[in-house]
Amino acid sequence: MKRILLIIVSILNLIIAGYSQSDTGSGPLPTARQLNWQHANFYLFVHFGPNTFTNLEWGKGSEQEAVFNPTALDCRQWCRIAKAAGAKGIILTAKHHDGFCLWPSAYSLHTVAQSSWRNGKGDVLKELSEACKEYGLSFGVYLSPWDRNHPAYGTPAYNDVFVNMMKEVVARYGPFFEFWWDGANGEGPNGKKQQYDWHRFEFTMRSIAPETPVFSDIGPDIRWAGNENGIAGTTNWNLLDTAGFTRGAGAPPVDTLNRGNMNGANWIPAECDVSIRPGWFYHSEEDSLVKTPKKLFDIYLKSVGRGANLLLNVPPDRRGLISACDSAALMGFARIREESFHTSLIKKDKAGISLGNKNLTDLLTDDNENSWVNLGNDYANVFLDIRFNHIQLMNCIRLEEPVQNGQRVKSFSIEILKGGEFMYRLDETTIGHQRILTFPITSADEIRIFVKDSKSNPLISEIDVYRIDDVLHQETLNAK
Ligand code: FUL
Repeated sequence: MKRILLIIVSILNLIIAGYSQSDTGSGPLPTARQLNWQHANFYLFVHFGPNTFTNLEWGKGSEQEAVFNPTALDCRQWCRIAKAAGAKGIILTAKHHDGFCLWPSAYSLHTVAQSSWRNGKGDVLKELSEACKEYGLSFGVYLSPWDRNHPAYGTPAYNDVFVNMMKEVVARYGPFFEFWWDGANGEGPNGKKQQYDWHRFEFTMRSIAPETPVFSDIGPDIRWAGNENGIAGTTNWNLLDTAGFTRGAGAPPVDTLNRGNMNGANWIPAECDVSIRPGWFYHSEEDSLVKTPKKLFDIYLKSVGRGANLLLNVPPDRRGLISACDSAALMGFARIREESFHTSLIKKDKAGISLGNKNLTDLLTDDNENSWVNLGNDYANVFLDIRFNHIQLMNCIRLEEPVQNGQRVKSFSIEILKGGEFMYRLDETTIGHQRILTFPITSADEIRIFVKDSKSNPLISEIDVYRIDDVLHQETLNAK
């Protein structure tokens, strides 16, 4: 009896969720590892090391260990700020190109243990991993294979060193929510470049940390968005063809990384990395050049709002603290997001969303990516209709595709109406994990969403409508 009831409920669910036509599927799907990561949306990058003290961006590797000497390092301060900014985690440059290890590695003599900081007893990775746990943040590391200090760099023995370092940090400070491989490959102290054994590096990560998604220009799990401005393509496929490409100089063209490949063979979503300052490391002369909250919001709309994740770099100063100007910008950024996305006008107005004569309001506004509407294979002849009870002033729409079923929508349009009269129209391409669109403030009581082309039955899991500060929308338009 219980089973029969369950079957009836499932059938009802299918009917409510739109059409029950067979679903043709749509190629590569994300792994659980990638889906978890995608939910993080926005997190901080922390560039910290000898460069912070020498005022360089790329250390030479010959710096004395003694230069690394933060006077008041406090990873809990980083975490408090990250948490208040709404970031979900922190990725630390455990080792940048200069080779200096922020943990006392057994595989290098150029580490915190050789510095005078805390008499060589300090360990930034330990401190940050503990602070992240305390504040409920995820922790990740950036490990540069390029090493301008290590004596073995440029010889096969260095691949062992890099593998051992990966094993060491995973065992001591993991689990990580992301592992970041920089593709840079320059000369080491002996003037030689390294032949990186990527195959072995990848195999190592999969064996020691199968749950950890790995970033590099071309994945395997997360790809670079092709620029360091934090901006994903307006068309952004989570798919990428990697055959024939390598990391670093042999990566696909930046445009391809920015947009992905519509029919790509692998699910490798984009991450947008950008610094809150001109440089990746802290330089006091850049204090006046910290990005404004509005600029950060604009970047958010062009990264997270285009289905990518945002990795925002906030580098600590020589004290080992995030400076007041960076922190103030982050708080302003958090406030704008909170004010903009606090309440969807659909909920506020108790508006209804329908497809033909089916009421889908609950399914599309429950903030649950596991309940979605299937627009069926006749999608080109139907539309999702949002009807408001009262005329609303609006300038922002957010849509979600339940990407656990693949990314499908190739093009869609949105029409905004008042009293049946056409007011404004948007024509766009991909949706993906989420798409946030802004437009000039419009007074309206109806929105129609048409999917024009899709790889297979289009699925939509969430729709929100907002009125954000109009000045913010204008800035977004101006800064295309
Ligand atoms: C690049 C590096 O060369 C920069 O210094 C920075 O770490 C950036 C995030 O990645 O490849």
